[in-house]
Amino acid sequence: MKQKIIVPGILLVLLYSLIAAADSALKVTDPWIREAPPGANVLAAYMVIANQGIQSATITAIASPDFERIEMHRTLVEDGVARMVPVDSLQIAAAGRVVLEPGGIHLMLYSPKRLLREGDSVALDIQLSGAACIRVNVPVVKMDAGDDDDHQHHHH
Ligand SMILES: [Cu+2]
Repeated sequence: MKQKIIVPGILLVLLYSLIAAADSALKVTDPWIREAPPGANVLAAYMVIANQGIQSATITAIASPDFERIEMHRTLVEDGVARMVPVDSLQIAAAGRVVLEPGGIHLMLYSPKRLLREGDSVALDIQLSGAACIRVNVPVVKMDAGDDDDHQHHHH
């Protein structure tokens, strides 16, 4: 009889462990938002998202109190012309990682609600399928024109 009482307790502990593991599976490093000229209606954000979990993770949406709307974009180069395509979700394989960088996958941050300059910090809420949400604080960084990877695709 005692065994039957103990088993549910063990299952509950196991379940909590799995939930805790899923919560901390994504690790964001090197996040940054490119400083834009005052009055710009859209900014771009980049980061490296690693999945340290044993299951693939799917980012379904990203939001911020400082922006009206955030889209995930992929950059496609066709016939030497770069073009951005919105994606609905971003999947990260177990033990895999996704690099968001200029010229590749990136976040488009639309309609800033305040002026953002170098040194400012923006909170991004990364929504995962399965209701988990991760808040990341992202610094605004000024980038020299010479380092501007986005424009390399337009050189002829
Ligand atoms: Cu874009």
